Amino acid sequence: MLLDLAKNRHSLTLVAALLLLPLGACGGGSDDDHADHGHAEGDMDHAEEAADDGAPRVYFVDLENHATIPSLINLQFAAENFIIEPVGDGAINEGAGHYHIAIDGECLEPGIVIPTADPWIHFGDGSDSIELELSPGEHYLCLQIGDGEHRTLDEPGLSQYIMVHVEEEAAE
Ligand SMILES: [Cu+2]
Repeated sequence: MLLDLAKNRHSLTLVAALLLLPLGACGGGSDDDHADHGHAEGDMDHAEEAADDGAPRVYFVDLENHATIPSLINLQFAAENFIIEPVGDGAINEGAGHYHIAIDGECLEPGIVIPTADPWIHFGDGSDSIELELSPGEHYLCLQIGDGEHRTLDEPGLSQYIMVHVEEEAAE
């Protein structure tokens, strides 16, 4: 598990470094490009203590894959080993981001900017729940993290894809 964590962090660091490149170009000067050595990550992340396995993870609260749910539902999301933050002015903070859901859409590959269009809903204010009304039948829900630029991250735990069965409304 510790090895996995190290690998994940390494790729996160690389992704962050790549994403920052265009921004850095505005300043004219370039910082030392030591990031690809990989040994710098230890001193940068010292504040983060690894509890249990330490892998970042997001999930729907109290909602299992293939669950049967009512038409009106309050979906809640939770995160472990990951910081949920509101979108700032496009700043990308490593280990932080905000929730998105796709209703009847699939989760996206890493490195893709999540569209601000159907089937996606952004929770750019840092919130972690939504009241939904779903039609009866099967629906597919993707919960996925995007960073400060709404870009998906290269961490398998930072998305969850489930199917739910929505009950017929009981007629009054
Ligand atoms: Cu977003």
